Amino acid sequence: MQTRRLVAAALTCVAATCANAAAFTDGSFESLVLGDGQQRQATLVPLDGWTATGTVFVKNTLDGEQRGATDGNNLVFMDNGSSMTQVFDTVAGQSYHVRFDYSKNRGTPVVLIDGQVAESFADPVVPSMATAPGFDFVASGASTALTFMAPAQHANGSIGRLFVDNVAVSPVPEAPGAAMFAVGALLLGGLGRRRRA
Ligand SMILES: [Ca+2]
Repeated sequence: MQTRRLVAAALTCVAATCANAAAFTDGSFESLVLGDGQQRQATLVPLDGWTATGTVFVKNTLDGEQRGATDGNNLVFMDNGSSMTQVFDTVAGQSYHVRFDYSKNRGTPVVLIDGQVAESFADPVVPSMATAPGFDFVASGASTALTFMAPAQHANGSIGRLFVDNVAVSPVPEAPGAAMFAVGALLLGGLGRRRRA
């Protein structure tokens, strides 16, 4: 009995470790500790889980900036088609919801899942941080790549900039299955009562 319990505990531990190995992490960009108002290029000072391409900064906005972090102290901003990507564990066939806060200059930033556009934001400018509508996706494999990409540089030379903070990825409960289970339980309950009557 004792052995079985230990084995069960060990298996749970292994499963937890596996699940945490590349779980989605640091959606708030807080793994880099910065002083108030400081910023660092994310290609030089990487954030846990994220890979930056091009001109991406992680910035502590406790200096009272208009486009301030909506969770914790830091946000990221990226310019002219630059991007931030995180690859994390998923279960193939499972639905997930992505939520985040953002603001943007002119142009159309996009959010991609495995390189395909999942959400995009055409003009107008979003001058201060706002919660994005977010979106659901169905994982096609054991890992999924989530990418935020800044708008391209505008024709007049002005910077296409995207600010992001407070990113979260969560599994969407399988509502149809749960609903069918509830219906089944109700039917069985009804049968039981009828048999007793
Ligand atoms: Ca943050």
